[in-house]
Amino acid sequence: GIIRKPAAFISTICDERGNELAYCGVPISQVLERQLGVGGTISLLWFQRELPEWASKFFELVLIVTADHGPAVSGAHNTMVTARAGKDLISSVVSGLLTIGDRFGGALDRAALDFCAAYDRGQHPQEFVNEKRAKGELIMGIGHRVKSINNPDSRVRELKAYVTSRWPAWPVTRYALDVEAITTRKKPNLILNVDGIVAAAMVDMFRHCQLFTQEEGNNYISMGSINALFVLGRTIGLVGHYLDQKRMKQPLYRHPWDDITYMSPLN
Ligand code: Q5B
Repeated sequence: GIIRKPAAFISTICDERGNELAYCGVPISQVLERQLGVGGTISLLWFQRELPEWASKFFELVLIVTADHGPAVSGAHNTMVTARAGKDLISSVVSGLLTIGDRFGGALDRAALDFCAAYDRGQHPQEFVNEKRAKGELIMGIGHRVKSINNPDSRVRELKAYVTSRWPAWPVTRYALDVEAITTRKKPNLILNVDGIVAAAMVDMFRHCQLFTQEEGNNYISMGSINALFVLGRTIGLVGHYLDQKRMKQPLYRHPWDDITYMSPLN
């Protein structure tokens, strides 16, 4: 008989072999005709299912509000410096993306895990804050370098308004907001930041759209799918910063000496 060679790869999200490209079984013409949009495309390619319109529109909202936050942040800075060193688009964008981590734009997954674990064990938000402080750990999704209760982050306001009006239930988002009420009493900039609100909302989406088991939702969080939203959104801005520097033919960047303290251990 015919002995089939075992396949080197298994792929379950996209099939380009037939007459028409299909995303998770949905022909591309259907994706377009039914106006599933970028959010629907993310639903199919990342989560292998058609999520409700409120969820896919949320993905698009996140992409819009995280697309950029000015030239001063770590990612944009790296991209601009790299572009000005004469590098190409991919190198410049990747150099910006590589700054995404716990402190900058990459706190979403851990914020999701921490908020939902604390909520699930019925821990009072004050106890959660105390426990983090006792362990000397920062609360992921809380705090911002320039935004505060006196200078609110309009992105967070928009996301919060969307979630609280469209989600069937949002207990983890409520929990995160209760944590914020406590942390902002300590310092006005310890707000629920853009990473934190997206993270909490995504946990509530996984749990209340009725299309994921709790285990599936938890697996998607552990795999990094919530950080992926920030990564995808911010890539739009990083491309913008790269093109901006190239368009203006900006010269090689060299940091000024007067902004560096030189300290030799031998003097
Ligand atoms: N403290 C974000 O810190 C920042 C605390 C805290 C308890 C906290 C910090 C932080 C957790 C990670 C997180 C995402 C580094 C941020 C983003 C995208 C962005 C960026 C943009 C964009 C800011 C001063 C005092 C200390 C600390 C205490 C600070 N954070 N306590 N839990 N989370 N957050 N990252 O202001 O007693 O004085 O020693 O790591 O969620 O990245 O626009 O910039 O779109 O691009 O520099 O929005 O909050 O303050 O670290 O000097 O701390 O506050 O323990 O207390 P700061 P620090 P004490 S959104």
